[in-house]
Amino acid sequence: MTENKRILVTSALPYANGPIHLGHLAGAYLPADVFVRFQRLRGEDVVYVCGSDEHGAAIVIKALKDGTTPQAIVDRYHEMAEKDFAAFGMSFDHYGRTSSPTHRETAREWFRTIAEDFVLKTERQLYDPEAKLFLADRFVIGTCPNCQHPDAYGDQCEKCGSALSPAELIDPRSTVSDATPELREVSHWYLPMGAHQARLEEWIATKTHWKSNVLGQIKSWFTLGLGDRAMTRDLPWGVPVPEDVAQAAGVDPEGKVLYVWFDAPIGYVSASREWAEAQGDPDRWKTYWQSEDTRLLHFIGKDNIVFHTLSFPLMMMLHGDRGAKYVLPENVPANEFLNFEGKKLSTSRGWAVWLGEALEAFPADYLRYALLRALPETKDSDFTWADFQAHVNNELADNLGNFINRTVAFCVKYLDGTVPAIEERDDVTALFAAASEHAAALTLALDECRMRDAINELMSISRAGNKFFNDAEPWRTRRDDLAHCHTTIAACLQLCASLSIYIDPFLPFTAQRLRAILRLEGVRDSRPGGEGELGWAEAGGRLLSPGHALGEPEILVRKVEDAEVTAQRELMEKRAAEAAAAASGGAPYTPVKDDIVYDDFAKLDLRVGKVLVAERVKKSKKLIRCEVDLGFERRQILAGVAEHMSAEDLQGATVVVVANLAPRKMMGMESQGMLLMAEDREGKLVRLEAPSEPGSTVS
Ligand code: B3M
Ligand code: ZN
Repeated sequence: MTENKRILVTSALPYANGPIHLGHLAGAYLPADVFVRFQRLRGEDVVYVCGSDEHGAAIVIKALKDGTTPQAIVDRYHEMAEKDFAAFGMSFDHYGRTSSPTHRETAREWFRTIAEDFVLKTERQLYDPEAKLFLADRFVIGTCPNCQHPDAYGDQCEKCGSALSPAELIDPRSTVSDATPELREVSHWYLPMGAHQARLEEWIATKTHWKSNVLGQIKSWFTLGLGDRAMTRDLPWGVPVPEDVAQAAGVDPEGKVLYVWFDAPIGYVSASREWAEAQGDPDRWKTYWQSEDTRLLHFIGKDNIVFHTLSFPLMMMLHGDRGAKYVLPENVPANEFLNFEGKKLSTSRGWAVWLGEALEAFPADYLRYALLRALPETKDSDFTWADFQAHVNNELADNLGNFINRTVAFCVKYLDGTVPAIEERDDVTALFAAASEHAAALTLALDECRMRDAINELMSISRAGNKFFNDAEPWRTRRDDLAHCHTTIAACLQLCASLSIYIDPFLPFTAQRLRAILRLEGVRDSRPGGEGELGWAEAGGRLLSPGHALGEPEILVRKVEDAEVTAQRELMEKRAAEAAAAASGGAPYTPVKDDIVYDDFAKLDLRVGKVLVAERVKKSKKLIRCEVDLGFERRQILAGVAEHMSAEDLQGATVVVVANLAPRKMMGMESQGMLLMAEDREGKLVRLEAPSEPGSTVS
C-alpha cells in the first residue's frame, strides 16, 4: 500500500435545520476529532474539514412551516453548530457551509464534468400546487391500499410495513400544505450506479479492513443490485443545475437544483478549497484530494454509508475519468446509532440531548468521555444520564483524576512541589513497562479508529498508576525511607506527564489544565497549526526533570451530583413534551414524574370535603381562605387559586383534600391540608369535583 504522506479527514456535514445533539457527536464528530488530534500529536500532516449541509427538501419544508426562508433557517443553525462544536472542542481545520459561493462553483463544476455519465429520464412526480413543490415520497400521505391505515407515507405504510409508492395511496395529500398532489412530468439526471456496480465491487473488495457493519450494508446493496439515483431535483432552494448542461440536453433549467446528496459530499472539497484560500495557498487543497498518497477517511453515521462508500466514490471515479483524479477513501468508519434513555433518538419528537444545553450543565470533557465509553461502534448503544454520572464519577474522577490529584498534592505538601530524584527500582520498571504496553495498544486502536478500545487502554494506564501508588505507600516511606518515597512520587509524576499527552485527543481541555498544573511546557497543541517539540512519541519518556517546580494543584474532575442528572432527565422530558405539543398544535404537556412504588402512594390520605366558607385573603393575589367540612372534622385550608377562580366558585363546592399534608403557615395563617386542582397545558387551574359525602376516602 502507498505510504501515506498526509491525512485528510471529513465528518458528515450536519443538516443546518436543527441543533447539534449528542447522537451527531457519537456518530460522525467525536471519533473524528479524537483521531485527528491523535494524528496531529504524532506530527502527521492532517487536514480536517466539515461544514453545514444547507440544502435539501427538509430545509425547504421547515422554512415553509415556520413561515420563513431557507436562508434564514440555515443561517441560524449554521451559527449554532459552529458555536456548539467549538465549545465541545471540535478541531476542524475548516468548517464551511454548502450555501457558500465556493461550494456553488465547485458543485456545478463537478456536475458539468460528469454530466455525460448521467442518464436523463422523464418521469411523473407528485406536485403540491399550493406549496409549489414537487414532493418526495415521504412528504405524501394517504390511505394505505393494504390495511386502510389513513396516514400511510408515500414510501411505506408504518402500520402494516408494506413498501408503497405515492401513486398507490388512496386520497393522497401533501404533508406540506394538505393539498391534493398532482402528477406532473419532470426530467432529471440519474447516476446509473448499476452500470458501474462491477467497478465499485472491485474497489470495495480491497477494503477488507473496513468495519463489518459497513461492509455488511454494502454487500446487501450489491446483492440487491445498485439502482439509478436521481442527481437533480425540482426545488426552489439548492445549487442550480448548470444552465449550459440543461440547455444542451433540451431541459428547462428553471427551478432545477442538484440533489442534496450530489452536492453535499462535494462540500468536503469546497470546504478544503476555502481552507486553502484561508492559508494563502488556493491550490493547496489539491495536494490532499488529488494525490494517491493521501489517506482519506470519512467519519459518518450508518445512515450515510451508501453515499460515502458508493455514490460519492463513483462520482470521484467518473470525475477522474474525465478530469482531475480524486483519492478514494481509505476508510469509512461509520458508527451505528446512539439511543437515549432506552428510546430511539428523535429530533421530531424532541427526544435527544442537545449539545448546547448539555454544555451549559457539564464540562465538554465529561461529555466527551461518557460518549466515548458508550460509542455505538459496531451496534446501536444507549446513553443514559445514570451511566454518564457513573463514567464521570467512578472512572474519570476516581481513576484518572484521583491518580493525578493524589500525586501532585503529595508532592506539593511533602516534597516542596518539586520533582524528586528517581532511582532504579523493579516496581518502577514494571510500572513503565505496563504503561508502555497499554500505550502501544492505545496507539494502534486510535490509528484503527477503535475509540472504545483506545479509551479503555488509556484508563488502564492511570489505573496502573493508582495501583503503583497504593503498593509503594509513599505516605509511610516519607517517614522511614525518603529515597523510596522520592522515587515513587517521581515515577508517578512522570506518568502524569505522559498522561497529559495521552488524554489529549480524548479530553483536550483536561490535558491543557493538567500540563499547567505540571508546568509541562513544549507539548504540541493538538489543534490545527499546533506548535511544540513534545508529541505522542515523547509521551512515556522522562518529561519532567528532577527539581522541576510544579504549578498549583487543583481538582481536575468534580463529581456529578444526583440532582444534576435528574435535572437533565427532566429537561429531556420537557423538550419531548414541547415537541409533542408543537406537533399537536398545543402547549407542551407537563412531563410525567419519575416512577414511585405503591407504598409511596399509600401514604397519601385523600378525602372528600365540602367548602363551608370561602373568602379572599386580603393583600394576597392568590390566596383564598376556606373552611372545609371533612365529616369527622372542620379544617382551615388556604388555596393559591384566586387567579383562576373566585371565592364564590368554591363556596359550597365538594372538593378533594390532601388530609395528611403537614400544616404550614401562609400569610400568618395555618393551612391544614391542600385542595386538589387540575392544571391544563396552558396552566389553567380547575377544581376536582368529588360527589360523595365529606370524609369519604379517595384512592
Ligand atoms: N447532511 C447528514 C445526515 O444525513 C447529511 C450528511 C451529509 S455528508 C456529505 O444526517
Ligand atoms: Zn398498511
